Amino acid sequence: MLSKFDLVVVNGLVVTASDISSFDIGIKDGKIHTLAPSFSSEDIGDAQVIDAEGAMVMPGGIDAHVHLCQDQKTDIGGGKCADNFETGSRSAVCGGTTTMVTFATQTRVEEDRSLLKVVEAYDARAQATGSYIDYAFHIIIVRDDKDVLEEELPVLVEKWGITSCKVFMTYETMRLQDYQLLDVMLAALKNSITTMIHAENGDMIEWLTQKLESKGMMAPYFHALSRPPSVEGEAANRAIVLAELIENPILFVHVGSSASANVIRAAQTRGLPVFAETCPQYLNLTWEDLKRFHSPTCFENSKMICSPPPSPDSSDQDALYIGLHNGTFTIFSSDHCPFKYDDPHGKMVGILDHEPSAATDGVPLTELAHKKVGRFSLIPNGIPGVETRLPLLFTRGVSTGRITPQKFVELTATNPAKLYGLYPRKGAILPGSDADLVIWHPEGALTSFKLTNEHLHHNVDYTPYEGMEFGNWPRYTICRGKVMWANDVLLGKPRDGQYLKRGPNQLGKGVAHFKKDPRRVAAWVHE
Ligand code: DUC
Ligand code: ZN
Ligand code: ZN
Repeated sequence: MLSKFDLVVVNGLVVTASDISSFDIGIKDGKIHTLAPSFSSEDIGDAQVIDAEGAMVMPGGIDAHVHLCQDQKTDIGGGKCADNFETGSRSAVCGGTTTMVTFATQTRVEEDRSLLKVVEAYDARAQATGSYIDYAFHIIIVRDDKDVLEEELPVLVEKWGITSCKVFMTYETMRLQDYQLLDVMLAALKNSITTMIHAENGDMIEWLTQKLESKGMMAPYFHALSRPPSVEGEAANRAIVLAELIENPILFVHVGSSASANVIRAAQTRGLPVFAETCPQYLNLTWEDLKRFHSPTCFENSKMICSPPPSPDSSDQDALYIGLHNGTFTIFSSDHCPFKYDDPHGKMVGILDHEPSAATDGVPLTELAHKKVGRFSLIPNGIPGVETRLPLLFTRGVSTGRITPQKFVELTATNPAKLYGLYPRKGAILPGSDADLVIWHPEGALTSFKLTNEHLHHNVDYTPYEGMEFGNWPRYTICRGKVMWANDVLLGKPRDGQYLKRGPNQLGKGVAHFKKDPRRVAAWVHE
């Protein structure tokens, strides 16, 4: 019998950011068509059927912080991004993510002055391989050329639907000074662009790095010591003060410490449009993990280097969990920033650039690295995690009762969609929304297992979560009505994903702009 649906998901416990209830879902032409307590056999007819067997059915994950095709050029060295759009999105979909937002990056070289050209070149890289899942771009801005900001930001919004920019307060080759941050924030506000901030105090990091290196403290672990929580807390506080002048929305990316979470919460309490993101590495790794491999000084610990570093200890992790629970954190993203370990353009840069003579022909790199310490300041910053983001938070957050399933959906799908102008097309299970779903295993049906890198689908030769116990994993991932991942089998294709133009931030402008004081900077500076 002909069905009015292409696909139905039956016997599911449908979880949204607000509710949990038993519904069957009918999907037609890639969209959610009908939610009903129970479909009859006539409703189902010849449609494809997925029986959720009582498991949770959620909006597909939106990972709003993913680095793909983005080589890293830091102050001294750099690294080659291990994932392109094909491999990164493949990994994402196998972990329940159906939409990702990646970064087109301006640099200080003259040919990257034009943001439009940067985006066009980045788009070509995405198109070269295609993506399994839908994707959009943020733009990273590392200079404050007035003409570019004035002329090109409106085009980025209109033509490309890019409504968020990222700025850095650290890295000599990328950071903006305070007056430049103000320039970008004001230009962003005028174009309804949300400013994402990498908040670390670059001067403190440089000073601490020099001090550590002068004492021979160069092993990967010392990367964390070069970035104690006050580095992040100070920068977050300063960025809030700058943003408060202008009253523009800001989002702190990859918040890793309670020092930063506390100043963010205080600003939110004052009604400012301040949003925040944290990531799996800050809930699941600590500074101790930077000593995990072999010996405290072993170079292999470079596998754990990211910026900001993992949380100092479990008390910071507890504080971050509270921040997830109480709304300090708006979104939970992976900050998937993949570098291979056993690769001359990956983490090994921290050995090879430090001791160029070590690069002897024919000697395998891991052998070169054996018993070496390397130099943390040269190691590419970043770890992979696009595939493990949802399963980690589900296992350690939802299954333990630390966060509710609704909060999980809010943080991983609904809020990213609202913050980055994709709602309700994405991040919702509503008639008319894209049929992007993640379906978990029924409670207790999956025997918990220890993760190994072989489980994963990225192009990286390690995972920081090797050996961790997982109690659940996405059983099905559906993108715009197509079953992409089912029972550990990848069914999608690298050209299934589409580019998404986004609208403005839908999470509001805060309440500060209702203040009437004419002496406020925002009362005259926006003209
Ligand atoms: N910032 C990121 O967002 N990712 C990795 C490294 C960095 O500095
Ligand atoms: Zn960053
Ligand atoms: Zn990042």
